[in-house]
Amino acid sequence: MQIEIITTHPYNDQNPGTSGLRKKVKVFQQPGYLENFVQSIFDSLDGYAGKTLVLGGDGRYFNRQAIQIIIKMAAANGFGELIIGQGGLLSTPAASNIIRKYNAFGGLILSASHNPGGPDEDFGIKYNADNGGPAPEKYTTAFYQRSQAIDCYKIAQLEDIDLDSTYIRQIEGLKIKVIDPVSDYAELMQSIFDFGLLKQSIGSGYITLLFDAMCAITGPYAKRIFIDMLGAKPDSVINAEPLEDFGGHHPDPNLAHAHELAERMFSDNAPTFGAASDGDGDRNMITGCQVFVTPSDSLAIMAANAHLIPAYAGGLSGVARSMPTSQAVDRVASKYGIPCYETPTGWKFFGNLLDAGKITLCGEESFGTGSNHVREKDGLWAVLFWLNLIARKRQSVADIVHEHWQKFGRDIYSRHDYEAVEIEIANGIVEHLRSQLPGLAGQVFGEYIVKYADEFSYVDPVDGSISKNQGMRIGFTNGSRIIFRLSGTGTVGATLRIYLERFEADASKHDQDAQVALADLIDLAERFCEVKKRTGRTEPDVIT
Ligand code: VG1
Ligand code: CO
Repeated sequence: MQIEIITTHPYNDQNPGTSGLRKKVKVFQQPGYLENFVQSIFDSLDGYAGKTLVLGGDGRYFNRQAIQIIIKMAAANGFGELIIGQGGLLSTPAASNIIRKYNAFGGLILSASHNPGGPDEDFGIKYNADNGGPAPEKYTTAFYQRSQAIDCYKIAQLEDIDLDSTYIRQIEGLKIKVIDPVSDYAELMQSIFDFGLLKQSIGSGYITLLFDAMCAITGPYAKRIFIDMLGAKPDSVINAEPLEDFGGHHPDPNLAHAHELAERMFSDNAPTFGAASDGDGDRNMITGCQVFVTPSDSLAIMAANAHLIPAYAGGLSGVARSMPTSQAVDRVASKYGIPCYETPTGWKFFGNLLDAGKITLCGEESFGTGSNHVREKDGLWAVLFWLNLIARKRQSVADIVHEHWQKFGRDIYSRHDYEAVEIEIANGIVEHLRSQLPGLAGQVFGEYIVKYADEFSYVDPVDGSISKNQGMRIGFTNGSRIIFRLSGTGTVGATLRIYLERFEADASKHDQDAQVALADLIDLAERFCEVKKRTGRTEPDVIT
């Protein structure tokens, strides 16, 4: 195998964000851009000679080209084996599972997740370690630092590898395994949930299902699991063909972007259960006939009912949520006497807690839930969890949610996103907010009295690492919160996220519209951050 050493120069913008490096495809197509970042990752890792690297992506534009480049670089850098999803495809949770199952050294996942795809849209790459989870900050910092000094990368002179059939092939010291991307994952799901019961509930028509794969990675997974294995009707999976541009849509599972599903679920003859996932298959949106479940509520409901699922029948060791996720799951944890951890935004912060056995379930308000079965959030797992719950409880989604609120109260919740804000304006907003924090405690705004106002800082309970500046939070004496953060996954300008939360114990008020119930907090948020005033906008781009 002939190895070339190519001279390169550093790019100054290769700092991974919340979940890997995400940029416009055009940025990734610059000479040496992808290669630099991949070489920076390899240079920062130790001891991979002869070991296994897992490789796959969500199938977006540039996925195939990137995979061919990475195969040649992994070969040149001395990996001993590559496990690649057929077609270059692997959902993020499936990749996590394969890393764990086959004891790989790590994996490279190619995805910009919920961001749109296509020649003028987004691409992304991230490294997952041998636990199957996204590289923690100490790694991503090292990757970035290396990328600032890099002067060459190594690449093998190989022909492009066939990605379209499954096979095992040896090229000198390198074994290449192209595998079916779905089988291992489907098997894992079968070991967690009661497939017999699910088959019966779907077969009898008790559960009618609609799943929107949003022309992204989950199509093949959903077809195999829901249709082939569980007997759902062929038309119960829509937008099932992964497309390089996701059909021109945002593969982001929320009511705004999964509009086809939303329309059907709120129509007169809606199915009993509807769900969607995102570009790389790690997110989930849960809906029932005429009802939408917020991700924060979904996490709490899962935690409260986990004992009904075979894999969690023995109970949960603990739970965790990202800081901006509502406190609904905290109430469940305190009732059942299990620990509840609050982490910064991004799945990489759950890894240590899961590895140490401190938690079994975790989730984020951004449509992400998962458990210790892999080290990523997992969209189809969440869907199967809900289906299993419905089948076991013999209750509708709406009844499950209402019963939960009656028992625990409702944490009324919403997130407002202002996207593609000019960087200077966004920085101005952050500075303005920061300057107010020290003086806010004790101040009274109508019925809201500020209890604390600070910037969230996290000390990892397992390795003691500290992550600062993880969002500004204003907490009130009645438990309400307003949180402000800048997104770390966007590729255009800055995205300001405002998270709003208020607890409602009174069951007669549980059916309120969240935007109405949160109106006072929405006004207060504007008073603090002035996003409308400073941008001239009148409303958020996305409300979830
Ligand atoms: C967003 C979400 C965060 C999630 C991340 C990756 O990050 O808020 O909760 O972990 O996306 O999800 P940010 O920094 O834009 O708020 V995925 O499905 O895009 O990999
Ligand atoms: Co995703």
